[in-house]
Amino acid sequence: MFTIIKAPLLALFLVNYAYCLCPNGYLKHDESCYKMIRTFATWAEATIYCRAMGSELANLETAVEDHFVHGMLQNLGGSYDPPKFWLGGNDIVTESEWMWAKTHTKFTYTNWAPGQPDNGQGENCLELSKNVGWNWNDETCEHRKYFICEKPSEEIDGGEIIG
Ligand SMILES: [Ca+2]
Ligand SMILES: [Ca+2]
Repeated sequence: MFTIIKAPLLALFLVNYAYCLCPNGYLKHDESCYKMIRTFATWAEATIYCRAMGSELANLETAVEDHFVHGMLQNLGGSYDPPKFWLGGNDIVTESEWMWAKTHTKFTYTNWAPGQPDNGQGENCLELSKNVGWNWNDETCEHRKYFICEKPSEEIDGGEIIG
């Protein structure tokens, strides 16, 4: 009796077996995995650190992605002291021309905090800070703070098990 009931349930489960995965400690959103790194680093050091883990400093290219990271920081960022995180944006090459380092593309979507960016050539790297409501701020690249790495999620295709 038990075996007869179990077989069809198992078949239904396996039909939807394909899914995407993030490594331990990463949070998944769409096709990316995000990790807040509890290590102080300059912007350049943070770039190297993320790459060593097969990721990049996070790029927030759309409002949807920005809102996800905003929510992640509202939930978890307050336990970091000071609550400030580097992202992958900068205007190092040309002042006021903000670019995402990973893709070398100019910002299209932005979510600057009121009055930011405000310090021209003195602040060339992008941070998210609780002080400005987790919105965007230009900051001095040589300052050390926490950071967020992003990497593509890996698709696991378990479809072959069906059958
Ligand atoms: Ca600047
Ligand atoms: Ca600023």
